[in-house]
Amino acid sequence: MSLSIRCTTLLLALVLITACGQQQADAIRVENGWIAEIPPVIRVTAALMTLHNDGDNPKYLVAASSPNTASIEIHKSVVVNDLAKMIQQKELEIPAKGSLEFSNESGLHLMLYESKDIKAGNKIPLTLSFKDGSSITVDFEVVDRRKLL
Ligand SMILES: [Cu+2]
Repeated sequence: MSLSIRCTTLLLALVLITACGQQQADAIRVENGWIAEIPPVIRVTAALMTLHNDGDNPKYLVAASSPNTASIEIHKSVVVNDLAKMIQQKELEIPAKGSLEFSNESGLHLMLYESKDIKAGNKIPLTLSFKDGSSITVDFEVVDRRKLL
């Protein structure tokens, strides 16, 4: 390979990296991501999923967003003095070669505010952002919650 071709290849690679801007969280897989259907008058709902980390380093989920919601918070449901509460989580570890479950059992969920088009069958893109600056965007399917219980 001549030097000029190698330089062109390197330049192209740099341009592609710059164009992408944000690094893709390759090691992360989202399994069974879904959002609970809500009637149009209610604008708040929750999303559940299992996050898998196939990488050799722990990953830390720090934020989530979607064009279909005004904001998303990471919550954990807990019971304090017989009262159910939701506590916002700043950072959640997905262990290396491990997984983290957002489920009724763990109490972890994504809270979606001011949501739109949350109708059963719709696919809603959610972007999950990690502490290392990487992110991943996955379609979550809206599901009628009653069918799951
Ligand atoms: Cu919540």
